[in-house]
Amino acid sequence: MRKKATLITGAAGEVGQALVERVSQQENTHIISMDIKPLPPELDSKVQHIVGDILDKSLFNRLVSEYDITHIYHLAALLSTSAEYQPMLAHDINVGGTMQLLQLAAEQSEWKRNPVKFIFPSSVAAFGMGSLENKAANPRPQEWEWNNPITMYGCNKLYGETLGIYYSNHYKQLADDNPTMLDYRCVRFPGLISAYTVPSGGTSDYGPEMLHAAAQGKPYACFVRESAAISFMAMPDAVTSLIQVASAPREKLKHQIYNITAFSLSAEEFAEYVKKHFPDAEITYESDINRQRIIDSWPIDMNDDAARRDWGWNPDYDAERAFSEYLVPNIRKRYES
Ligand code: AKB
Repeated sequence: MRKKATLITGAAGEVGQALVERVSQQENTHIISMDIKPLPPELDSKVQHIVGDILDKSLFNRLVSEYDITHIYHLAALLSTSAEYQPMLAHDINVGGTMQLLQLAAEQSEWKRNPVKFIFPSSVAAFGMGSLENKAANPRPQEWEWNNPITMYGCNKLYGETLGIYYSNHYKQLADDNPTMLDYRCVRFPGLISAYTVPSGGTSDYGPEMLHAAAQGKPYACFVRESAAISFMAMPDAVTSLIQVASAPREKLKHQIYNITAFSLSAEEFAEYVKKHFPDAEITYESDINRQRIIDSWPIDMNDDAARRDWGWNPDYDAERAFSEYLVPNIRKRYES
C-alpha cells in the first residue's frame, strides 16, 4: 500500500516555509515539499524535500507511484512584478504548473475513487479595478466582481481558479458531485507580511520591505505613493487560512473561491505603524510608474464575508496586533542575532 502524503509545492517561498513549519506540527502527516530551491536547514529535517521543477512530469509520476497524495497545497508561482519581466516564464510556471498538478490530482482522485484535496492560493491580483475612481467607489469587491486583472500574474491566478473549478466540477463532463473528482478550495490572499522572510518579486512588497529596512536601520524609498492603499495580512493568519479552508467540512463550502483579508492600509498608514515602533525609520516615496499602476489596479480591501460565514474565517491579527505582537518583536530578534 502506498504511504499517505501531503504535497506542498513552492515550499521554499515565503508562504511555503511558514506552511511547512505549521503542517509539520500535525501528527501523522508525511510531508513531501518541493521547490526549485532547497529548504533552510531548520525546515529540511522536518519534511521530505525534493529540489525539482514543477513542470517535470516524470518527477510527479515517480511520486504517485510511491505515495498516496491526499492533499496538495500548490503554492509555487512567479509573483506579480517578476511576472511582468518574464511573462512567458510566468505563464509556464503559474498556468502550466497549476495545470500539471490539477491533472495529477484529477487522475489520482478518479483512480482512488476518493477526492484529492487541492488547496490553491490565489491573489488580490485577480482583481482589476480599471481606474482610481472605481477603486475608491468599490473598496470591498466580492469574489466575482471586477475580475479584470492587468498583470500576467493576475491573469494566471484568475485562470488557475477557473481551471480548479473545471477539474473539480466538470472534468471530462462527469456527473456533478461525482466522488471521483478532486476537491478544489481556493483563497485569494492580500499582501502578506512575514517577520522571518523578506518577499521578492511581488508588488505588495513595499510594506514588508519598509518594515524590514527600518528594523535594520536602513533608509527605505517606497515605490508607491503615500495614498496607495491595499489590504494586508500577517503570515500566521495566511497559513491558518490555508489549513482552515482545507479542513472545513465540504458541505459548508458554498463557494470554491474565497476572498480573505485582515486589514487595509495606505502606504503612509503602513509607514506610521513602522515609525511607531522604529521612530528613527527613514521612509521616502519614489513612485515607480509600473508598480504604482499595478497597486492602483488592486482594490483597497476585499469582501471576505463568505469565508467568515462558511468556514469561520476570522484573522487573529488586525494591524495593531500584527505590528505589536507578531511583526516587530520577531523582526527585532531576527536582526539582533
Ligand atoms: C504580489 O505582490 O505579487 C503578491 C500578491 C499580492 O499576490 N504578494
